[in-house]
Amino acid sequence: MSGILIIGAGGHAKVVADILFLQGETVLGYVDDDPSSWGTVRLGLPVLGKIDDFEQHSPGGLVMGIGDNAVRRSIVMRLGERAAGMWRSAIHPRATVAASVQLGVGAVILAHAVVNPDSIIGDHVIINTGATVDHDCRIGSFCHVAPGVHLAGGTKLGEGVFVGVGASAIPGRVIGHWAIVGAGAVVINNIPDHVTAIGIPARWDDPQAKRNR
Ligand code: JB3
Repeated sequence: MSGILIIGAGGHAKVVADILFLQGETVLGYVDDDPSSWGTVRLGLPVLGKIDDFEQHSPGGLVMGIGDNAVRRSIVMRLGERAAGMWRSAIHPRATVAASVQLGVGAVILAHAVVNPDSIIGDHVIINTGATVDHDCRIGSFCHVAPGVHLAGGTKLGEGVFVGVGASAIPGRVIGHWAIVGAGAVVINNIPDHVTAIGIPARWDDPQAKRNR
């Protein structure tokens, strides 16, 4: 039987399943590496077994249903060629994605999210509930833009950036690879790679300065 298999079986996987139902897709169930989940049921769908055995279920497509950016990346890398060409997007019917937006493979865009014209969204990005990504933004692969985030026009996120719930960025700011922006932070300066920036305005510890202390 052909249908979509969801990778992961936690809270985010259920949200993905709900979108796929609304899209009228056939969903086979979930695969997850936690053995305690195998044989259990979420939203009426079974957890079928471990991720690396996904081919046993003959899926027609795969959607990534794990929220952690580094875990999503490691699984995509691990499955590599076996999963190439099988990744599907899950876009909620009440999300708004402008026609000129370039979407990478495996994008997950939740209810009431908005992605405005000429933005470019990388692979396996999550734009969560009610987040807005304004015109001309660049969102790197494996980013998660959490619920209620607002990224003004021309914001650039590197790979693997996590922007926490309710944070915002003024126009044109650059947030470096694998940086974390804390919940509710307001980004008014560019943020380097790999730092955690919190507060209003968002500030971070400079690792170089720490080393020099
Ligand atoms: O903030 C919102 C609205 N949603 C969050 C979402 C984006 O991310 C949600 O609240 C959670 O913070 C998170 O959802 P997720 O990923 O479903 O988290 P949880 O319910 O804790 O489930 C974690 C899933 O990741 C389970 O399926 C785990 O087995 C799997 N997992 C965790 N670490 C892992 C690893 N799988 C593998 N293969 N390797 C790991 O290291």
